[in-house]
Amino acid sequence: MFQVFPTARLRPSPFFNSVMAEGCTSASIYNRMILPASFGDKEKEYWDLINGVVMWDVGVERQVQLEGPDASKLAQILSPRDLSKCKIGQGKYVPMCNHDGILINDPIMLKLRDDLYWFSIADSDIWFWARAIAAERGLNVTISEPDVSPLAVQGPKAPAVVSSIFGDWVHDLKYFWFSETEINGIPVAVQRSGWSKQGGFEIYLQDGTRGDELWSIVKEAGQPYAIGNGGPTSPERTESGLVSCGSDSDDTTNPFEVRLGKYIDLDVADDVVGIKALRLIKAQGPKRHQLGLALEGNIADPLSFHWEDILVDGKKVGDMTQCVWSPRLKRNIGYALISCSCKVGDSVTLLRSAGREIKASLVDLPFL
Ligand code: THG
Repeated sequence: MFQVFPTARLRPSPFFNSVMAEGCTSASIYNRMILPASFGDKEKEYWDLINGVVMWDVGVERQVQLEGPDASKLAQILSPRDLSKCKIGQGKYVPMCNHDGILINDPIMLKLRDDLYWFSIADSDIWFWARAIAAERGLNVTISEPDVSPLAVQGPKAPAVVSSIFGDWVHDLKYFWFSETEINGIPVAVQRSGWSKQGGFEIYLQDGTRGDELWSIVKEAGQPYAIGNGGPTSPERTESGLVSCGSDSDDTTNPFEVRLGKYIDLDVADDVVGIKALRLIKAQGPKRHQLGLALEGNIADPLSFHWEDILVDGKKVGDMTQCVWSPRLKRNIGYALISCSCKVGDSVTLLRSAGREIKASLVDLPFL
């Protein structure tokens, strides 16, 4: 049996023991933590998400906390989305860019107080980044990692499970809004969020010593709904058109290229990191865009490693950044990061592993 030795460099989530006891069979690494991927039956895990309810250890969605008199100021400086109307108790999806307007992370930001924010980050080191920016700007703010670990409950039956634990008020939570509460004395925040389009919540555990307890509470409340195990599901997120920053993007990708332009407010103040570059990129017009790929062939043929070339007339026009078998569409689907000269409806050639050429057509996102 393969064993993982959690160390300072590979932190176990508070749910790690529960996850192992449930029979986790595969995982990946994200934010220097273990992200459970499967418990042995990916097909079941997918259909549980689509038709029922699943629980996922997403402790890898680590929090970068900004606290202090300049917390609001720094939050806005870090994000080219206008946060001026964000209320306490509200969350927002906020792409983060570097000074060149390149996408470096796409956190969900939670505003807990006027002087307290969490950035629930994707896979890159934002603590360093936030501290460097705060120091350079002379801001009065403390950046730390709080003891916070999200547990996702996703799927059409998630509201029934989560309301049976916390009460009917969870039905009234608006998208990305959250509320701090407790269950059996375990402090949590409950948010209407999660990395799927099947609906659901994330329960942010605020005491890492009580992960197994919270896991059991959710598992038990989920029994009447046959709650399943799993992890963020590639086929569902691809069908749904969700972006995976760092997978669908690289260190040349700006947010407009991966359909995140709607979260960029070009008239935020000039001191927002990257805003000048983003205005320029916008003014010059996009060079690449993200489209869907519908591949020929009827056997599962996932992306073998990282990106694969997309060709037209033998010339490279873009990259296939994601490819999975879609159980609902019953074909391989993917994402193209491709020249704007290529449009929906065009057919392209994919250069796949072992030199195989596969035909695909460009389609609108999301697929479903
Ligand atoms: N939950 C929490 N933290 C996270 C993630 C999460 N941190 C890392 C990663 N996921 C961040 N990335 C995303 C990407 C997309 C969405 C959420 C987090 C998302 N997008 C919707 C969409 O694109 O349709 C809606 C965005 C909107 O309209 O505001 O949900 O999952 N805690």
